[in-house]
Amino acid sequence: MDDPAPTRYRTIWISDVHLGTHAARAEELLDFLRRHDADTLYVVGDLVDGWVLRRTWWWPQAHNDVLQKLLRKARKGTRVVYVPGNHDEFARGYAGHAFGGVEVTLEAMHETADGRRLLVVHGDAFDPVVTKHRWLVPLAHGFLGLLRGLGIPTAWRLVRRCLGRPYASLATYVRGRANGAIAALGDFERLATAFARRRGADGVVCGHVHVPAMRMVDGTLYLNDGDWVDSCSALVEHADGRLELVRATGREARSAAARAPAVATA
Ligand SMILES: [Mn+2]
Repeated sequence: MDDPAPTRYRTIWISDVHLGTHAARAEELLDFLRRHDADTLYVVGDLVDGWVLRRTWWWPQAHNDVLQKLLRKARKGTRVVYVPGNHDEFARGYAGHAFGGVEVTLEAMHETADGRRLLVVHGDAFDPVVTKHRWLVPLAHGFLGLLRGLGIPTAWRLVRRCLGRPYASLATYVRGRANGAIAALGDFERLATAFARRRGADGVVCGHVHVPAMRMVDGTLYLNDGDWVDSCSALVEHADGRLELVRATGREARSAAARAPAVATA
């Protein structure tokens, strides 16, 4: 079976894959990486979920394939830049090094083809839950794990489907509600863009909150590439510097909606 030539972008940003958890939509990401290529690929953190892996080791072939695919892209000439997040903070210790052609860095400054400077960071530094209430995270994990053990996510999905609501994992819904979603996201965006301005950037690209976005905040461009747990989204830059949010579509994404529930905090 011959795959059609992949769509080529100047840049692709992906993040929050959470490999090592049942929530990771590895097959969809593989499909996306097969069909899309770029001069530069940024992996903006939470690629692997070290927090969950520490408790339960779960590493299926598809998760291995994602890492192989990234390394293969690096080998074939894509510049792959890995900016670790809070769930893969173990990799932050390797900032400044390169592995198999993959550069590891805590933050990167990307210049678009039309001359805009974009600061690339995971974003947990702008999240008050992570920075000030870290003790909440294991509690939230425990709570969601309990719900999952009870089979509630299955019921949740069925109910949402019956109501004709789009697929959204219980974890994302709970997180959204618990945080007072809109206010918390607003704070996150303002902190992220303010930080980018202090760095002299025109915009910021982050992940972490699992909500794809592209908007101006206080005169600075706020870009979020989303995640590969729920939205299956990426940020791309076209050859002329135009930025676009893309979502995985087609068979892979649809069949995934019927699969494993998500258990992952930002
Ligand atoms: Mn994160």
